[in-house]
Amino acid sequence: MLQFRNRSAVIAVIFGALGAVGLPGCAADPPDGPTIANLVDFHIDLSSTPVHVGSNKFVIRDEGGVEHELIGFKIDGPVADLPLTADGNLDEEQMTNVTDGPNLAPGAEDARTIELTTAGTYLLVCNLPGHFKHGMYTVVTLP
Ligand SMILES: [Cu+2]
Repeated sequence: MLQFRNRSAVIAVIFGALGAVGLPGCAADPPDGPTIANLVDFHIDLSSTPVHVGSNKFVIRDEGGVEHELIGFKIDGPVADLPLTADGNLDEEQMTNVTDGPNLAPGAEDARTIELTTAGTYLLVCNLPGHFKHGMYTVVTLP
């Protein structure tokens, strides 16, 4: 999972740097293409389309062999400190949800817009029983 977090951080840094130099009419505009979120057993791969503050189009695909979901939360600390249920799943009732959607069967797809209204750290996760424990999440930090 470190690999994905690092990639997200690199994307955030690059996007932040582009914004800082102020490329005219380019970096300030949100990308048109959707972010592709591939759900596999048991991790989440995001395409290189930068996730940004504002409206983010997502296409979510279950590329795994079992049912998955993609939900998101704004988080304020390390993943290791997130509240858990007795079964070791995320305790969603104690968290700030930013997106929810259907459970997807293998091969199924969902498209939705995810509003990320502020800078900060977001957790995109599959919280079907046991999947978070297996590492099925990714962290995106927006400058
Ligand atoms: Cu899952």
